[in-house]
Amino acid sequence: MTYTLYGMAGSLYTARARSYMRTHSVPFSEVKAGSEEFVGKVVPQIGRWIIPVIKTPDDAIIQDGAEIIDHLDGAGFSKNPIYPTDPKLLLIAHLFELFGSHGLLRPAMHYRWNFDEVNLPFLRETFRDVLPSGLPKEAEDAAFLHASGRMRKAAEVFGVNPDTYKLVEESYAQFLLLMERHLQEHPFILGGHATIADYGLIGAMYAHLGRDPAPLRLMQISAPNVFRWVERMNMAEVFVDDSMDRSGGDLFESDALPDSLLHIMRFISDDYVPEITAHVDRANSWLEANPEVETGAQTNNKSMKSGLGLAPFEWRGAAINTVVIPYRFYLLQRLQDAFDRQPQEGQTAIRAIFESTGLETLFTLRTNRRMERQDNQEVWGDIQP
Ligand SMILES: N[C@@H](CCC(=O)N[C@@H](CS)C(=O)NCC(=O)O)C(=O)O
Repeated sequence: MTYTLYGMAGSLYTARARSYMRTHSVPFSEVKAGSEEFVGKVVPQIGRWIIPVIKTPDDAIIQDGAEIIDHLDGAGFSKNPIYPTDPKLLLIAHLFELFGSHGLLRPAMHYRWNFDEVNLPFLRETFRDVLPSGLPKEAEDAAFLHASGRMRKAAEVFGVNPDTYKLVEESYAQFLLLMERHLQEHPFILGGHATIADYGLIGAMYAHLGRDPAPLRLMQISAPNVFRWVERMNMAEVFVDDSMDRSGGDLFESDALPDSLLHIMRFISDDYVPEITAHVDRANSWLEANPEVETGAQTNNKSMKSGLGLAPFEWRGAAINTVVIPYRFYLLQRLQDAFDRQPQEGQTAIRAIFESTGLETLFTLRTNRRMERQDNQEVWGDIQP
């Protein structure tokens, strides 16, 4: 009954799946993505090189962190409910899933690729996970240069450039401070156990910001409780600390949410809503210009090039352009679908919390066509009502 996780120690999205697998004691082996097994057998089945991927004990292949977690949750591995049953908490969990997987790309890329003096020897080693085994030294160096060159370009299309370095650092310092204040009192984002909120955030917070030497040091020095949470998110043991609120495992009461959580939500509104708004606008202009796109057509989702181009927006007073990634719309839709499923009065109560933190636009901000996943790829769906 063992699973295989194909990934990379330094990969943001692998960290999300791995964290679930570790914290819920899923038996698995991790096989590096540079392996012949992955490149030769798995990639052809998915149709693109992308991680994470799991192979189940009955040889099914699943790509995508959210789908991997849902599959394992459905198989009964979750020790606690990772989707809160309280509708308000559920919607907040989806918010963190969306922001966590795409709202922290600027600090994740900046602190990885703009601190070569401290990070480079470590990155060179860690990137061996995506290289074939047994390469001669020279070929390995060339392959690292190629792979890291692509990632440095990705940092740029996520909005990291010399004009924004300072803003990225300020924004991340603010985020770390808010997370530190929250995690000083509560073990996880929504209280006593991890939910999809935590799994969304852990990708960037572990793989880059809690593992690469420069940002790891920053986290340990300026936000020790965030570092402790990163550790908790990678361990199978039950965490007990009776000095913390709800360390027995219960989630918050949704009518008494701690201010520290609402402050992080307000941060997400300021930092991320302008970006996702610009991306939805850009996708809708693209859809208007490309009306012939058929339902089921693949979006060519890539980290750096999606075919939807760059979206311009103002971020912290700077004009930036970032690449539009279709997968974000899929996560945004998960939040909206969860909202749409609630009865009217439930929606009113949820809306009140999102309005008080400047996030209500997320319920109406929709691409004109749905974003679906089929055969491990993002594809355009039907026109949204
Ligand atoms: N939706 C995906 C996103 C996966 C993703 O973008 N993974 C990155 C690595 S962290 C990747 O494989 N990118 C492909 C590339 O760089 O070509 C998930 O969460 O599984």
